[in-house]
Amino acid sequence: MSNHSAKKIHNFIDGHYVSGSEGKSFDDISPVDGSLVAVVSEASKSDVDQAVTAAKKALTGPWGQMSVSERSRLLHAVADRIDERFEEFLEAEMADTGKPRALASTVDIPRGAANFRIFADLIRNEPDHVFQQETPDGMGALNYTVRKPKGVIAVISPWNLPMLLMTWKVAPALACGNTIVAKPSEDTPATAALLGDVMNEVGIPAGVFNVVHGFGPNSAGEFLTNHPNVDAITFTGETRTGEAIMKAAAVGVRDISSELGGKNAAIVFADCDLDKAVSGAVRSSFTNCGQVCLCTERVYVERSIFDEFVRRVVEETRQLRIGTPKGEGTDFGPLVSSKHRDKVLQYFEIAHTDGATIHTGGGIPDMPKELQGGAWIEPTIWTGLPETSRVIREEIFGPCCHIQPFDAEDEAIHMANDTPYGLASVIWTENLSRAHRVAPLLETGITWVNTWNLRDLRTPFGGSKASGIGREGGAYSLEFYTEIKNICIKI
Ligand code: NAD
Ligand code: 6OD
Repeated sequence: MSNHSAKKIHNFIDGHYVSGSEGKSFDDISPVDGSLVAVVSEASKSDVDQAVTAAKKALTGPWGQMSVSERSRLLHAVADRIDERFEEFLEAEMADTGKPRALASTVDIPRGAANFRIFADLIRNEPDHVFQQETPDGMGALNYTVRKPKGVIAVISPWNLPMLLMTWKVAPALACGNTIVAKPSEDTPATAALLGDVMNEVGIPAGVFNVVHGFGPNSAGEFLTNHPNVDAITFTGETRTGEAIMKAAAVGVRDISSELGGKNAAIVFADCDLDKAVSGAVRSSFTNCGQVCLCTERVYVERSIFDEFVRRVVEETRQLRIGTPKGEGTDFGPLVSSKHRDKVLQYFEIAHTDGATIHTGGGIPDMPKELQGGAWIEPTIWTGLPETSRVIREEIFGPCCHIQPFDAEDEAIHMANDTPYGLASVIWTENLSRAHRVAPLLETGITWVNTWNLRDLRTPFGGSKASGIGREGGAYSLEFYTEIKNICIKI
């Protein structure tokens, strides 16, 4: 396909699709075969300024006067429209990410709609607080809280779950009455762009939701986070990017919520249900080609079941069917880009140099000629690395895990916690007392027991240590996206 006839993805500013004012664009490349998916208009500094200005203006227009129930109704309409245009969102997400249809159609796109529904309902039921105060004159005072939108929110999201993670922030921010400028990942711009059209269709006022496309440094990401009229920033992505964005947020003392990287561990005790632990470990390491921030790249297994566990996990991993998003029975797609694959392959190399035993995978699979331009990689399992290896210390964000034996509970807890990150952890055990004892000791925002990635959207979600600041989800999101004001009335 020549650039001339390629699909175009434009910025969405003040209710209109617009190309970049400096005429710059970049290519959206298929991770399946390296072909051109679309040409994307890159937002200039002036385009980002226009988007922020439109968002600021929209705060005081009809959106600002709207009742909570009307806002809630509109967000339900967004969810319904995503359902009606499900196939378009699905096609866009598969084209950008290469993820299997079975995954995108059951997780990514339905969660996009669900994110709008849950916050549309929550905002209608969020209570304010009242404090009766005693005063020296005996008459007392009444204090009560009111929630106000924070203002213009910058939503910066990554490429691994583009629709899910963008709407996870856009939905509560809108529910609280804010306006938005979203900057999706340069690798996966399509679903964010499509969402603009949905906003127009259901009658969200112009300027309330804006999308700018581009990169991070010296591009749309940085222009947005540095913009003085952005009131708060919500970010999901790498820890190093989170640090840069925190610096930008410090100017003007803007609030920030950040969901960052992880190096998640699973601990498998000998008293687990082995069938469930084996399948759970395969799922938690290889879902979305290992590109979920919650995936486990370190698995610690009690020594008495170590050999059997490794044998069975390897067996099950070899059953994964590598293929195109629409391929028959595909459950394992390519990585998001060749650039990301290069990074992951460097870690494969380090594992080799550091003396890992490779039980399965370790390289690039044989693919048909027409797919060889894609970012294909093999699901990979190692044992035998020292805990000091960079493969154990650093986030790889690919389809790989290292399995390490342990002898005692406290040793496993120590190894699981011995990381700068603190996003998620998993325990496999049938011993209830052990589960209750170990789970609180793991230094992560969430610990799953005998499951992985089971989500209740009302619960607090976020990381500790280098995995992030703040919690989103349910009422915790409403907390971030509102400014709580106290009104004190002397009686
Ligand atoms: P990334 O940090 O490279 O990019 C994320 C977004 O930030 C992109 O839109 C990018 O363009 C933008 N960006 C980059 N530099 C910027 C800057 N200086 N200023 C403003 N914006 C900038 O992350 P990624 O590679 O897209 O995603 C993978 C990473 O995200 C992994 O580390 C993964 O663990 C993490 N992640 C975390 C969570 C979580 O909930 N904790 C969820 C998903 C992904
Ligand atoms: O499920 C969620 O709400 C969530 N934020 C998931 C993050 C996954 C990271 O890749």
